[in-house]
Amino acid sequence: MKEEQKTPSAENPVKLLKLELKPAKHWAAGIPAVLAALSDLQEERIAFRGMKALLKMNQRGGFDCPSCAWPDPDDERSPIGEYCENGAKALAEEATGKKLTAEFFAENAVADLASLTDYEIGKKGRLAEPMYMPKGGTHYQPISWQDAFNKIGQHLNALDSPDEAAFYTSGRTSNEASFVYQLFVREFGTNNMPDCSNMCHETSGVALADVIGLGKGSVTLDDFYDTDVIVIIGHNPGTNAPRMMSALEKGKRNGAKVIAINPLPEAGLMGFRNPQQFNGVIGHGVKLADLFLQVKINGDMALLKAIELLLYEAEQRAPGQVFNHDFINENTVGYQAFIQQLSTYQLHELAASAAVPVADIQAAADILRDKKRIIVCWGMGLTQQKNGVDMLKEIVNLLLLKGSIGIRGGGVCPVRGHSNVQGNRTMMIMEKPRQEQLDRLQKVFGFNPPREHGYDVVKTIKAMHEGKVKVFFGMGGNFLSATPDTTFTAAAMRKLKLSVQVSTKLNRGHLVHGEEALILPALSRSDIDMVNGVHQFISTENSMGVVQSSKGMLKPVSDQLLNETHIVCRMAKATLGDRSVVNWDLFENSYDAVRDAIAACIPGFEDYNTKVRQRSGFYLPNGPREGKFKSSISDTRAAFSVTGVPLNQLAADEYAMATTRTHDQFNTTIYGLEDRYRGIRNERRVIFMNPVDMEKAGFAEGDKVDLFNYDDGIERVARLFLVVPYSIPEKDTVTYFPETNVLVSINNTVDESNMPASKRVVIKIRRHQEV
Ligand SMILES: Nc1nc2c(c(=O)[nH]1)N[C@H]1C(S)=C(S)[C@@H](COP(=O)(O)OP(=O)(O)OC[C@H]3O[C@@H](n4cnc5c(=O)[nH]c(N)nc54)[C@H](O)[C@@H]3O)O[C@H]1N2
Ligand SMILES: Nc1nc2c(c(=O)[nH]1)N[C@H]1C(S)=C(S)[C@@H](COP(=O)(O)OP(=O)(O)OC[C@H]3O[C@@H](n4cnc5c(=O)[nH]c(N)nc54)[C@H](O)[C@@H]3O)O[C@H]1N2
Ligand SMILES: [Mo]
Repeated sequence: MKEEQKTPSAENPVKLLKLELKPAKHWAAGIPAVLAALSDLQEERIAFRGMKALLKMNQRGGFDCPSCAWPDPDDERSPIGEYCENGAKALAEEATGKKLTAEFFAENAVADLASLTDYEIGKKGRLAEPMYMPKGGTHYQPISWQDAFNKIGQHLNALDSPDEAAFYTSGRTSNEASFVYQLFVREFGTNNMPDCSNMCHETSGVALADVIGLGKGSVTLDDFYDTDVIVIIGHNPGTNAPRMMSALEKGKRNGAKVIAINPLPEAGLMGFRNPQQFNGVIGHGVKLADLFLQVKINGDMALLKAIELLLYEAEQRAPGQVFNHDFINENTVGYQAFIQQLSTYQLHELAASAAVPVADIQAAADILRDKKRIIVCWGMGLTQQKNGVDMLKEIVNLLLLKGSIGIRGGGVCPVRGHSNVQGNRTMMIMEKPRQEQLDRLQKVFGFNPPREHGYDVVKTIKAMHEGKVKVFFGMGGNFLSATPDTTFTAAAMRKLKLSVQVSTKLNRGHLVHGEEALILPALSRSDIDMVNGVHQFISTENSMGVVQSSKGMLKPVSDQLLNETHIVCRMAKATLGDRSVVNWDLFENSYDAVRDAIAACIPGFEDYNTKVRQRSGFYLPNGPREGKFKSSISDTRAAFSVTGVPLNQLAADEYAMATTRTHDQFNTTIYGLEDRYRGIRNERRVIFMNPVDMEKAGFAEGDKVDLFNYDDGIERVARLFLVVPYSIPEKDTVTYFPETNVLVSINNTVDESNMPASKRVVIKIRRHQEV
């Protein structure tokens, strides 16, 4: 008898837990943060392994925290650990002693696993051996590594064109593995290298490269300690880069003012207690934001222009006192056109559009008026907006007016997400490589890399859906759940001939797969990586362009785990065979050899093997940091941009929705069910609403609702959410991803960077209906 086959769910099960609401917090970190971290480690029954590892995290000679990309201090590091609560949770997640072997997969059909929540799936343990899903299968089966590589090779070689494959990267992959990975993909013959940057800071890269000549931040950690103003816009540091709080605290102690711009009064923007300092653990915290501007979702462009307008008025009253004309004349183009267009705006209209009172905007302008040393930090609140590229150019406009880029204590600071996402890009993980980068590969290796641009994330999904991409290879990550339009993306994944995921933990992406599928278990950052009997280190680049070594120190849960470099080299041999001109055996056996190749191909990495062994690593060259600018219209100057303010009209029954992270998740990895700082306990299916909107719509706290929209003429519905009254501008709402990715149309993308615009999704809300 044929068992009835269930289609594995691409979404979290639609069921509620038991929501508890607490007052939202006004400060971040402190004793509860440390306790939360320790209890997470205990829960994974690895307390001892965990403690030992925590002490090594972000220390010299230790390993780089797998969580965020915030840099480590160059000099003093806390003796009790350079980690935060969320770094500890990230470690607990990957250092768990529980493991998933062939027996687990024999006992659990994929469809049954898919009926669990992401939280439950993540708690199952580390992947411990390679697994294979045959065509028509219901359960993953064990497979040897060599058979797995052969299968990949057979599928790739059977394609009509190398462009029928796509190779995704999430941001934890080391520099060494990233370099060999892109080398293999390009020798195979495609630039289809979508990566998590395509959902994260692509917008920053596009905007900054265009107007200052480098798609990275210009500041270093030391700039935070010696500055006048720090603006934090569209970023939630208390949760997503908690160690940034120490830098903000130190900057404040040295006299900096902090301006926070966000629709939500996030705890980490308001105040801070440092758990790594005695007074932080027991004493009172530091008030963080001197000024909090509670902007409407996507009201930032109007707000930035309103601030600039006030500064321009002040400049007209006192010429030369507010704007830095020497800097503008020497280093920029486009000032006149910028000012001309700026002066066409009306302050009151801009203020209304941002939903920020004029007096507060004036207060911001007053803080900035006489200051030059200004740092602007941003995150997903801006990059995932339709006009994100323009908004970041507007931030650059503001900094150029003040001459704030390329000076001590001033500059741009996109706060990167994954711990090595910036390094991945430096290593040429990108779908749009520059011709001179490919020229260097060609010169060093002697093969002719493909020159045409490949698919980014959104284009990959569409190409899979159309049957143009037939093999998907994921180096880390959770492509299904991280990407938009879950139903559409799941259908795209199911059309593949082969899907392969190199992973550390089981996730939903393994359960919604191609005709055949492979799960390849990899070593993680904290694992000991032995190659030929020698304990290896790898290297990563943080958010400020510092390259450092990282050496794992925990015994891997299984002797079947391979490092990612090794996986790539063996896949390359199985696929390319004698066609290859690259010595994959050499790279498989020596990270030093990989680093020598990187040194030959990538500027700034000369003498890599020596520099990476220095105490605190080394800084990569950074033009804007040194006051050297370029732009798409000048080889020697930065460019002002002329941008517009979006209308953002909503019908009476429509709302803007931003999708965001809780304090208890790392992207699609759900550590726990609390969003402690926002006062949400034991539930993820919530929607934050303004109480005025709730009253107008007739909703009370805890009411059950469905969220829906009709983008592209298709009804998209996210069912069963609980209404939570919250301090948020009217008509704005916030939910958590990935639960609401089902509402983000694949066509709702950021202009120019083509990222999913998941911070402003137009939705309607109705009472929950049982289906
Ligand atoms: N709606 C909405 N969607 C979003 C976002 C949003 O704000 N809103 N944010 C976007 C952003 S900024 C990003 S960066 C993406 C994230 O997208 P991804 O990077 O694709 O997703 P992650 O959840 O970080 O990936 C988690 C998985 O990575 C694997 N993993 C962890 N460590 C390692 C490792 O060392 N090696 C290997 N091989 N695998 C490992 C584990 O199996 C784990 O299940 O999501 C995006 N999606
Ligand atoms: N613990 C933990 N750390 C992480 C991650 C994680 O998931 N967990 N993810 C990592 C990754 S890959 C990334 S990219 C970063 C993400 O870090 P963040 O950039 O902080 O990402 P989000 O959590 O999506 O939060 C975005 C913030 O933008 C605000 N926002 C939303 N819409 C708007 C708007 O229109 N204007 C303004 N001004 N603000 C807005 C939201 O209220 C929220 O505070 O964190 C990294 N670090
Ligand atoms: Mo990210």
